[in-house]
Amino acid sequence: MTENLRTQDTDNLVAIADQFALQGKVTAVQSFGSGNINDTFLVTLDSPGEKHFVLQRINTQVFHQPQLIMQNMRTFTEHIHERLQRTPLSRRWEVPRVLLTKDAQDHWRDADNSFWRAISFIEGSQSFDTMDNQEHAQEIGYALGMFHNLISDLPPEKLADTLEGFHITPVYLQHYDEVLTKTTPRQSPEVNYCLQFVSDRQVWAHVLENAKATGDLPLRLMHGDPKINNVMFDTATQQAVSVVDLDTVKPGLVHYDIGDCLRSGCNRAGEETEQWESVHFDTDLCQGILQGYLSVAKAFLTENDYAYIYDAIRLLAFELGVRFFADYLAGNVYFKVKHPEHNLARALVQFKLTESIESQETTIRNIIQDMK
Ligand code: GN1
Ligand code: MG
Repeated sequence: MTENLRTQDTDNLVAIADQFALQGKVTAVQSFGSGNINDTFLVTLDSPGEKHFVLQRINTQVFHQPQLIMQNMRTFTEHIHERLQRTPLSRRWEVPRVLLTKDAQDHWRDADNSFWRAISFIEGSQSFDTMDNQEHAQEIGYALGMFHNLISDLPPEKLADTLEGFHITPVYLQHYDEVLTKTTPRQSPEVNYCLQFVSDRQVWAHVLENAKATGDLPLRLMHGDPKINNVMFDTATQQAVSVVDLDTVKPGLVHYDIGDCLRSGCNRAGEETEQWESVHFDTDLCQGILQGYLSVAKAFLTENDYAYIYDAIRLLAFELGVRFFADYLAGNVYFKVKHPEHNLARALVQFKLTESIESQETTIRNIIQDMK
């Protein structure tokens, strides 16, 4: 955590940004976005060409082999760029580019051995932490579908596994059990609620991994973290134009993405709300996202894929709750926190969301069924 929270002074950041500034002079570096793992900055350039880029310090306590992230990113962004050149889309769509250093490297190590990399900024775009209308929801779904579509013809084995166990719910549960054997949580109604909540869902939580093992669901490339604020919207047209945060693009299940996108998008209060008791899964937004997603993804989804969408929605909310709760119990070592109870509050939000999903199972299954 100390590494996460360490602040960089501005001069230092300008010097680091300058390693990637092939044209122009760095005029500003500011904190950017709300990521829970890496440190992200927006760099402004005094240049006749591109005016901004995104500078990031990869958290190497989470990503042990950051060079593999860069290798993956170069492989799939090149693939997508080539594909878009061959068959251009009829609407604006962009993919961030990996920017190289003055020595043509895809990253830079500073004196502390921190791992820095730069990617292009999608100009004239913005993202949102929550959404509240159907059009927005459809655009989010379209963006995820387009992303899946553009990587669907790249064989999964071309990309390395940059984060082992990512979205493998049984692995998170195993970790949770290990944490529990080492700690005695401070008793409170909230903690007891979480303990019981996880315990009640232990068996079912294997659902996607079982489907993968039996071959019901095929291994494909996925984004890994398609929460709604990773979808960029054109500020003028309000259409989705890009999906960013590409560190976890690797082999997995598209269901992890579908579930993650829906658990993040259909919670109008947002995942950081303190009003966890009022958290609710909005089925209208769910319908919007799925409509947008399927407008692109229908072409590559199978009957089995549809059969697991409901479980994926429920599971990804539950899984993130387990991840937050385990991190709270372990002393906040993975996710950045603003206060010691932050991860507990986040876990409660995800568990409440899971409960809301469970209570609307029939409605959600009908939405999926009607869209096939
Ligand atoms: C982390 O750092 P950020 O915010 O992009 C996490 C995701 C979670 C998300 C919850 C590598 O993503 O899996 O869904 O927090 N990323 C990793 O906000 O663990
Ligand atoms: Mg991320």
